[in-house]
Amino acid sequence: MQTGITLNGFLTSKTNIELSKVIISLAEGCKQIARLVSNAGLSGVTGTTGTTNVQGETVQKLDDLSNKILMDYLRASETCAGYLSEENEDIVTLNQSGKYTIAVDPLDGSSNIDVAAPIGTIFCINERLSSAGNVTDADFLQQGTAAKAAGYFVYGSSTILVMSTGNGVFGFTLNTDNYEFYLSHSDVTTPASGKIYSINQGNAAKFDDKVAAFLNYCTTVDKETSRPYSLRYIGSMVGDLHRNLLKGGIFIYPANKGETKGKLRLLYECIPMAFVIENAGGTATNGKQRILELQPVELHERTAIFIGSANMVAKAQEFLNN
Ligand code: P6P
Repeated sequence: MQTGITLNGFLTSKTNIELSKVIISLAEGCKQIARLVSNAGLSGVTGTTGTTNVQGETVQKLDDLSNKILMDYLRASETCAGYLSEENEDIVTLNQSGKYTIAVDPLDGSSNIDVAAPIGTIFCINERLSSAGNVTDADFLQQGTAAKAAGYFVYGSSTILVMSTGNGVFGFTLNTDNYEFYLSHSDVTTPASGKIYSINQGNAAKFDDKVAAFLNYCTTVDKETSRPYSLRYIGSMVGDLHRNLLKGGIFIYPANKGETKGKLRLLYECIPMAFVIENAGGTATNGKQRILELQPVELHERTAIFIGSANMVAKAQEFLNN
């Protein structure tokens, strides 16, 4: 079994000790989530809690468990001051003397748990703006350009941490023999063009004409530009974006007649994914502005997103600007 550079070894050379402690604590929590996900069908953690979260979405048992696990592990880091989660209405102070805050989607795509499709944990880490004591909303409402680290854990055929601290994108695969993360993808770059587009085509009746025109472009036969593209969409942002990061492609969740601001959350889904994609040479916009330059106003605000291969996002932008 391949070993090599461990996550801890990599972080020691790439980040400061306080940030390393946050990322390592997060990774330890995600190892527990990986264990629960891989045995979900046997350990009675599939299905729902019977409650809905602040988003009004049905909470899966593993959503709730994952959220609690991450808060416990990040509290133990001592350097993570505060926690924002899709599963909590308000921010939580973990360590009053901590230096960093973290925004997480503890288990993105969790409706896929029962069907064993890829799901994931998405995170974005910022330096707190307040000096000490309880964290404030302002500590989290920062533009993505200020992020100190961001990425995701994908729980799929293997468990992989993909992250950036602002200088390139690196992937670490979980060795299930010793439960250590090892560097497996060094300096990941996403292809400038691809042949995949990812969108919930079922919402077509709700898209505006400009989005519809781009989708028509994607499905028009044109051998020179490798069209028609292939539609690949599994309803799990982490699964769809991890595939597109490596193979090239564009992922779109537009604003539409049903979701006028889009569906995906800015702070703990779109900003971290945009941070990774941009550090891999791709681009991410809300159809008008760079995702990383949007100024967050509310903790759980949503945004439209067009993200992936630079040439494909640029082509989509041409249709949106028409
Ligand atoms: P829809 C999962 O609920 C999620 O937040 C993302 O992981 C995924 O990309 C999207 O929503 C799927 O939404 O409306 O297509 O089912």
